Amino acid sequence: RAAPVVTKELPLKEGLSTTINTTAIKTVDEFAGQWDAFKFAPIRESQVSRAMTRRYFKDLDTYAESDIVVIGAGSCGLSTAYMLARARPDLKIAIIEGGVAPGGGAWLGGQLFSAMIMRKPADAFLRELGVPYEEEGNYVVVKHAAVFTSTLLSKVLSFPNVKLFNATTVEDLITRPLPNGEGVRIAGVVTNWTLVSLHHDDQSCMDPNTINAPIIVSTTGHDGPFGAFSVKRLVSMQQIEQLGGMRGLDMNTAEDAIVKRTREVVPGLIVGGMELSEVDGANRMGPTFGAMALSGVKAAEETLRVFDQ
Ligand code: AHZ
Repeated sequence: RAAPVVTKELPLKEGLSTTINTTAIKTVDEFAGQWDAFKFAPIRESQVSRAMTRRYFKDLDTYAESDIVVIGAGSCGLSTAYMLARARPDLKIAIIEGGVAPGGGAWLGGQLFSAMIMRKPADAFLRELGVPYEEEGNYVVVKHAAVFTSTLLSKVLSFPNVKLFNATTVEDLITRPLPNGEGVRIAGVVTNWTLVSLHHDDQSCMDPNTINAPIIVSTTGHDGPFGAFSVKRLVSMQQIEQLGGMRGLDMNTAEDAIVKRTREVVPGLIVGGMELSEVDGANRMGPTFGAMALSGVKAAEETLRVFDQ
């Protein structure tokens, strides 16, 4: 006989009480010496499924119309999202990150070393976050890049008006013709699960999803398998003629240039961080992160200026 179809949550098995000893535990110190009596509060597997999926699908619904989409959750994207969410709790901010682990290249310093260097005056951003650092004169040192990235990430995710969709790739940009007929404005993003995006060459037609937003901030890093996504797409859409291409390493030139050039590149699309180095040909700075933080601060300011116009 076919198994009966379960249409509603089954009650917990009789005899499983929710008032077990360990639910009275309030602090981890109270576990000491009580392991023989230890027991988790009971659960049914479907409760776990529903607790996750209900929230995720509600978020997809809520953020299908976002106020701002940040593409890329590296050091620049996270700094941008932090400043935006702090300034405007009334705005819905979606972050789309292709990787499972947000943070981009900011989990380690140069050549996989631990320390993160920030040149002054970017130490102001560390004080804003409460990230400890050592003073070294013109620059400061965070003992491990992960302290910066994990602190920034946890603060960004704590804002109620921010949703991070990780393991999700921006595959394309939504466009609208400008009223004068010359060019387009960017009006949203086209997304897919990253694992799906990686298989367009060997599976046919796996259509994407969309998010509408009046302003997109692209911070997808310098060119590479995933990098410089939006500006490369602007070239193939003939919205900018060509890319200048990232130039060789010069810390002094590069960091100032990236912050100064952080701007709206085409209507509705602000570009920040190392993706900008590809637009008009800026030097790279290598393992120093002040420009990423301050490009994020400026990208947030530019975004709100355009948003409020
Ligand atoms: O996974 C990417 C990374 O986390 C993500 N990303 C890229 N393309 C994407 C797409 N959809 C969704 N199409 C995408 N996510 O974007 C993030 C970029 O982070 P990053 O750390 O590479 O860029 P950044 O500009 O924030 O920081 C650059 C750090 C560098 S590189 C460098 C040098 O080589 O000189 N110096 C510094 C400080």
